Amino acid sequence: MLKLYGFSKVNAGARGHTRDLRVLWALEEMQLPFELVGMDHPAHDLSTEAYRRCSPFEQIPSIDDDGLLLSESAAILVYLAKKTGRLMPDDRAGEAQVVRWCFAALNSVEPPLLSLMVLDWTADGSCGKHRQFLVGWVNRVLTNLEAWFADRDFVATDGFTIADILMANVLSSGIKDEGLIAPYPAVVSYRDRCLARPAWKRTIDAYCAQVEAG
Ligand SMILES: N[C@@H](CCC(=O)N[C@@H](CS)C(=O)NCC(=O)O)C(=O)O
Repeated sequence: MLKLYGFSKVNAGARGHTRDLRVLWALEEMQLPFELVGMDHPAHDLSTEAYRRCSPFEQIPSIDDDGLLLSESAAILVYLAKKTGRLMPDDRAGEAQVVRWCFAALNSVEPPLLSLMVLDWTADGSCGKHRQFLVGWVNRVLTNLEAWFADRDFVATDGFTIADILMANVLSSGIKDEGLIAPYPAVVSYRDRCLARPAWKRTIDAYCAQVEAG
């Protein structure tokens, strides 16, 4: 049986936004049975030699699929899509678009959002110029996405794919201030369309029931 290493306990600020949710959502969409191995972050469950074999950077999520060990949320989603034949087209051109947008979500969209979030966690009020630069970077990316979503419902293909799980997760967990995304109505309605899926609702409800803040 596929094992997913996810959080059982994580700090209150991160709870509800952790990257195991990407895999949990994909598994729910795919209706794939799995065993959840709950990891307690404050108790240092991730910092063991055994866990480092699954996840070299001591992070969640990772999977063990009958001995195949894999970390990195996007790599796990691509693996699961290929294994099940779900949430990714099986033709080479369709697959290329999905992989492209998985990379775009984590490599082009997440970095400015994450950088701004980290600055806002840690800033002491003396980083005005730095923050202005990051807000500009965020707006550039969201402007480009707004144009991309002008005439499409999903990011990579006509249907919902694993790229939408990553993009919608980045656009929700990566944005604490809704004012940042509000000027981009096509991006907002894309994100909300993805988050309205019944599989996401089941995923976040189960997560909230299982994962402790600590
Ligand atoms: N690139 C990784 C990032 C994973 C990641 O940042 N995981 C966080 C939780 S959302 C984590 O495990 N943090 C614990 C730590 O670094 O100590 C992925 O996409 O899976």
